[in-house]
Amino acid sequence: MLRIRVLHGPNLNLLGSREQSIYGTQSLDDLNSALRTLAKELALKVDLRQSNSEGELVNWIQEARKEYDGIIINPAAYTHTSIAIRDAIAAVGLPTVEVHLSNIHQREEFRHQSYIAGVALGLIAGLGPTGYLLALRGLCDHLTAAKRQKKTSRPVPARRAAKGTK
Ligand code: CA2
Repeated sequence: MLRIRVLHGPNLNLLGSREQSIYGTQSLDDLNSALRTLAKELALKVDLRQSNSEGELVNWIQEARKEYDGIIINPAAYTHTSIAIRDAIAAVGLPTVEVHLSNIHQREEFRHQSYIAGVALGLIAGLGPTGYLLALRGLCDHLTAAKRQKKTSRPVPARRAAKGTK
């Protein structure tokens, strides 16, 4: 079973309560239950976490290396400031999808830069909560294909290879 860690950055705990014209009406709980439902359908294990602290997000990324196959992250405002989160993602080397509810390129200039995009497998922005569901499907497809490829490109054991040559 593939295991995916989903990380929500600062202030995303406020989803649905304020700034609905930008971030929509769904709460973080609603979003997480939609992710859990899809994970069940795709037979994935998901771990869902939110933090307002950069250090905590870095710790969760580092820890994911041992127990997870991939990461989905909305780093929120840390997208535009955090070299620490970028370095953690690069260090663990897990396929990571960056998600934003809003289209960051349509907004203020300071939101156009992402420190995370350069180390991410992919990036989804502007599709609201649907973006997270697409990220889950996309990461699942990517990890499944990578697993299949690893299986088929496994070297033939020495004894079998030797027999084959006789
Ligand atoms: O569009 C996104 O998902 C963002 O990552 C959201 C961040 C913002 O700093 C990024 O530029 C784009 C902000 C998250 C704050 O979420 C709130 C939700 C409800 C009410 C207030 C803030």
